[in-house]
Parts: sequence; C-alpha cells; structure tokens
Amino acid sequence: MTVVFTDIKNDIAVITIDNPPVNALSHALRSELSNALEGINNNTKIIAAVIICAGRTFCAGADIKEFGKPPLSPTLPDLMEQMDEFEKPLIAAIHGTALGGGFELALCCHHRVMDVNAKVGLPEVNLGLIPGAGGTQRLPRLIGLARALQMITSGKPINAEKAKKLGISEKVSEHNLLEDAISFAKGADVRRIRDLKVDGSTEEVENFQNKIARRSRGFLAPFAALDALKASMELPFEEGIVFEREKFMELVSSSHSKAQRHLFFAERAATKVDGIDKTTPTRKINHVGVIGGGIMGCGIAINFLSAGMAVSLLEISNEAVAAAGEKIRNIYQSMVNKGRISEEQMQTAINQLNLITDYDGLSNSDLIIEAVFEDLNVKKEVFRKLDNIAKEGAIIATNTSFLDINEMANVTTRKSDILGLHFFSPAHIMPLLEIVKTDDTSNEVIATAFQLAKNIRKTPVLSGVCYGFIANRMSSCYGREAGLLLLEGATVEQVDQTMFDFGMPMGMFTMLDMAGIDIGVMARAKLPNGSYDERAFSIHAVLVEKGHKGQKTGAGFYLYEGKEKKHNPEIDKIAEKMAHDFGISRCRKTTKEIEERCILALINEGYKILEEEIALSASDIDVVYAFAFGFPRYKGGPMHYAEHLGLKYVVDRINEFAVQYGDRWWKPSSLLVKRAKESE
Ligand code: 3H9
Repeated sequence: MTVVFTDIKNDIAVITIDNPPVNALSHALRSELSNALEGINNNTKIIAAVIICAGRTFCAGADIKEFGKPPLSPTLPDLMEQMDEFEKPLIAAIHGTALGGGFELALCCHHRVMDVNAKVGLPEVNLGLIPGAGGTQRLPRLIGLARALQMITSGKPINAEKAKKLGISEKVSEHNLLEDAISFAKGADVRRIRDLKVDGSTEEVENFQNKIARRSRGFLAPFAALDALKASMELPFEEGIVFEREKFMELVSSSHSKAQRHLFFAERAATKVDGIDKTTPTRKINHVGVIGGGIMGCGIAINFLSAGMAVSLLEISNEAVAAAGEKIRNIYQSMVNKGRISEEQMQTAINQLNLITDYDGLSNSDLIIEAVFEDLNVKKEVFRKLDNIAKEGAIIATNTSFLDINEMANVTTRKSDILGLHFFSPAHIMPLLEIVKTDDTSNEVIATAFQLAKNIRKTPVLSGVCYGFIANRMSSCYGREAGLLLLEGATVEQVDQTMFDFGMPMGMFTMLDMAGIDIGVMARAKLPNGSYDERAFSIHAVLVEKGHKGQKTGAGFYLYEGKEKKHNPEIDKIAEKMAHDFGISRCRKTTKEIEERCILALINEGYKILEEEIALSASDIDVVYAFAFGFPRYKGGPMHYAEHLGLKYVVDRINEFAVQYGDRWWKPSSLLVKRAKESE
C-alpha cells in the first residue's frame, strides 16, 4: 500500500503522507518519503516542496511498534540527514499533532506553517525515551535551551499560537493549510536549523536538573534528555546527533522504556472490549446529577462541569449544598490562581452548576452518580428513590469503592441501566475511571461510559463486580502485608521508605494518614468475620479508637506538626502489644522482604482477579494500578513487573512466604502457577 503521494502544483511539489491512523513513521513511509525527496531534488522544474499529512493528524512520531526490532534502512536519522541536504525550500504543513519523530521531521524542514488548532511536541519521555531523530539538537538551536529543556523533559505539546511566538512556526493558517503552505513556499529560502547556535548555558541545565528532580524521581529518560541537551551546547551538531542517538538506543532497550511503552498500548487496549465497537449505540449525556457534596461528590461534579456539561448537585440541606458549592468554587479558584484555567473558564463552569436539595431536581439528568456514605443500605435507599424519579433511559451510577453493585441494581426496575463509575480521590485530578459492570449492565450503557470517560479525559478500565473491584481489592492486599509487617517488627518509616524507593509516590501509611485511617476501619467493621486479616489492621483500629485518625487529627501512623510528619512512638508500643496478643514473633525485617511481601501480594491478587475474569486482561490491571495508585510507570504495572521478575521466581517466593507465614493469604493463584509453568 502506497503511503506517500507526490503532486506537482505549478512549480511546487506537494508530498502527502497518508498512513492511517496517525501517520506513524513506519519503514514503508520512510522509504517512500526518501524516494519522493530524491525525485524532487533532481527535478529542476520544482522550486520548493511542502510536506502535508492526510487524515486526522500530522505524523504522530516513529512507529512505536517497530522499537525493539532490528532497525530497517532508511532509519529516521538517515531520512533526517537526507532532508538536511535537501537543496530546495522544504515546508512542513502541520495539522493535528506533530509529535516525537513527526515534530523532528518538521524541524528538518526549512520552515513550518501550522494550522490554528495544531500542536507540536516531543513526548518521548512518556515512553521512557528521548527524541532520537535530532530533536534534542535542533529544538534548542531554534527556541533556546531553556524552552527546549521545558518542552523535552515535560513531553507536553504546545499550541500553534505559542509555537509561533517561540519561532517554531512562521505562519499560523486559519483557513486552508495547504494553500497557505504553498503560498509560503513560493518566497521561502533554505534555512537549516542545524546551522544555528544554541542560546543557553550549562548552568541552566544544572538548575533544571534540580527543578525536575522530584517529579522525575526514578525515571531515566528526563535525565538522559538533559545530557543530550547539554551536548547540543557543548558539541558540534554532527557529534551532538551521534550522542543523542547513543542515548536513544540505550533507552529503547532499557526495562524502563519497555514498561512505559507497554503502558502506552495497555491504556489504549483497555478501551477495546469484546462485544462493544463503533456500531454499539451510545446515549447522549448533557446533564449530570451528582448525589453527595463531600470531597468525592464535588470532585466528580468538577469533571463534568469542566467538560462543558450541566451538573445538578444534590445534598440533604441548604447548608450542606451551599458548603458543596463553596468547595467547588474554591477548587476552581485555586486552578485559576495556579494559571491552569482562566477566570472566564471558571465562570463558565460554575454557571453550569445547579445546587439542589430535592430528588425531583434530578429528573432531567441523563446520568446520575451517587457519592453518598459508603453503606450498602444507604446506597440501596438512594437507588430506590432514583428508580422512581430518573427519566427513562437515564444511566444510574454508583461511585462505591467496594460494595456490591448487583445488590444496588436489584432494588431498581432498570438493572441494565445501572453500573459503577469509580473515581479516585481527588476525583477531578486522578486519571483513572473504573467502569464497573454488573451482571445486567447493557453494552449500550458500557459504551456510553467509555465515551464519557474520553469526554472528561479519564483513562477508563472495565471491571466486574467483586469486593473492591480491581484497584481497591489489590490495594487491600498490599495494605494487609504492610500492616502485618509492622506486627512482625518493621517500622512504619521502614515500610514507607521501602515502597517510596520502589517508586510508589508515597508509602502505605503516609497514604492512610492522608486519606483518614477511620474510613478503612469503618468499612471493615461491616465485613463478615474472617473475610480479612484482623491482625493486619489491628493497629489501625486502636489508633481510631484513640481518635488518632491521621493527618486531620494531628496523629496517626505519624505525628504531624502542620504537614511535617514525625515518628510516632506510640505505634511501636501498640505493634509490640498486638504482636504479643496474636502470638506473632518479632524480628528485624529486610528491605527485600518488605518490598516483596507488598509487591508479590499485589501480583498474586492481580492474577486471582484475572482468573475470576473480574479484569479482562493483565494489561488492564497494570493500567489500573499505575493510574490509580501511582505504581511506577517505568515498572509498567504489577503484572508487567511480574514478567520482568520472572513468573517462576514470583511463584517460588510466594510458596516460600506460604511456608513462613501460612497459606491463608499466600496461596499462589492457579493462573499464575499455570503461566509460570508455560514460561519455563
Ligand atoms: C518517537 O517518535 C521517537 C523518535 O524521537 C525517534 C525515533 C528514531 N506508533 O492514541 P490513539 C496508534 S517515539 C504506532 O487512540 P488519539 C495507537 O496505538 C513516538 N502506533 O488516538 C492506536 O492504535 P489502535 C513519539 C501509534 O486520536 C491508534 O494509533 N510519539 C502511534 O486519541 C490511535 O491512537 C508519541 O509518543 C505511534 N507513534 O490520539 C505519540 N501513535 O487503534 C503517541 C498512536 O490499534 N501517540 N498509535 O489502538 C499519541 O499521543 C496519540 O496517539 C495521538 C492521537 C495524540 C497522536
């Protein structure tokens, strides 16, 4: 299939790239583009050339599926070198998003014309890579070191207006991109970025390194990008390109990039569900009802307001609903203060908010999400009321974190319209949305939920019903091991530091203190005896009894002075007493054991979830844990990490833990055992 087409319009050559879906720079594309350029260079009748793309976007970069395979000639750097030698003015006409290698291709052109809605960026860091086709050497030459540092280490694209300001593009096209690019080409000169000097200093790189140290902790790529950018200043262009290429090749074969690429495809695969496709009908969601004005309800409401939908937020009293309105306004105000949105955007969103105290006010909603107290009877009561007032065809959702949604659906006369939409706190920030289908949720409702997730910019994953669904069921196992480790002799600091060093954003006990220890204690109080390990959560119960519920009370697993946390000596005493009461002997715990107990508990539960078909695939589980709880992306999620460790090793260690600590929890999942055998 041909993917590059050349058309001569008077004396200008128009090269159209047409490689759906996103014009990735595959081997075929590179070869055909290289041939087209050679032909145009040799054609004396042609005075200039324009490169434009068909479909929804300019090139979205190198073909990620080709990474890890032997490189085929011409490689992207070969093509860039050829473009650098091109003797006639070469213009990139950019629409959609020119990303990674796509943007690098545009930087090899002599000029860039951008559609008014186009964006350009170098998002390679998100794949554990650096730009490998000259981006780290050309961009600083074009826009200066400081701005290149920002763009390359953040991976964030910029819009046409900003690109014009920075000098990336010379013209913004508001009407017909191709016509504008052709008319620009007529008077254009040959201007190679490689010939420019970098405006910047080594000191800027060092300062930037300190600036990104926290947010890039554990990642390799952002720091490799700094090295390459430093080289752009210190080395001649040709040597800088070689330096960049070496770094790029090292990263491509690193476990980090493999893991981050795995997550890139996993995130997209999670939206593909058997039985649901483009032909599945979806429902229009313009008006959303939210029940409950707590932190969760308000965060949920903000998602829809920010996406331009009208929201009716229901609370039980005028005071409560006014307080919820205030909370939402405050969150928006802080977004304005941080420069994330404009005053006008805040106002538009808030104007769409309707505060109500009467269920009848939800009768027009296309979707109603309840975020009330986590109690099955309370939620069932809410569902009964909604069944009476919701309009026909409305979707009714619960934001429960743990409870049985089948039971909620059973109290209604419209079981196929019921599902779980599980947001993570803070709901307006955290990217994951667990879509929980009951035994009866219709495909139309599931497809609508996926569409909705896209509209509110969440990453959706489908889960079946079980206690805690995918995310919290796994997290409970990690929490169990963390709790048992305290009784067995580890300290709070030791467990937290180990998991922080593993790459988690914070340790389990810091997280519990932030969320409030009482929430879990209350939830467990309703569980049947024997369904969880009472020993593991015994310290939690004692702390709550004493009123030490975490950060909000100044004491929990840590003591707090403001936000600063300190060792809480009380925990050691409680742990010793509890260990004695439960007959658990205490000893020093190694970092290795702490890490493995927590992570292998996650992995084993992940396999059980897969075995029970609660999750549709292992990669869905990785997306959940990386996006809900910050499992380090450079480790790819617990299931990918298990493969990295070796499934046989994982099973052997779980069996050793079973011998040491009993097989109540340490029984390896049969699917895990099967997969481990297959991998031998
Ligand atoms: C790079 O360029 C390295 C160079 O510096 C040096 C090399 C030597 N390759 O996201 P969507 C697929 S690294 C292969 O759902 P959207 C994607 O998997 C690259 N496939 O659409 C999906 O497939 P499927 C730097 C790719 O409209 C389909 O296209 N570039 C690639 O929501 C549609 O994707 C990037 O990191 C690719 N490069 O968003 C950009 N990109 O239908 C990565 C996409 O089978 N891409 N696919 O599931 C994106 O950010 C988004 O896809 C984009 C469109 C914004 C372009």
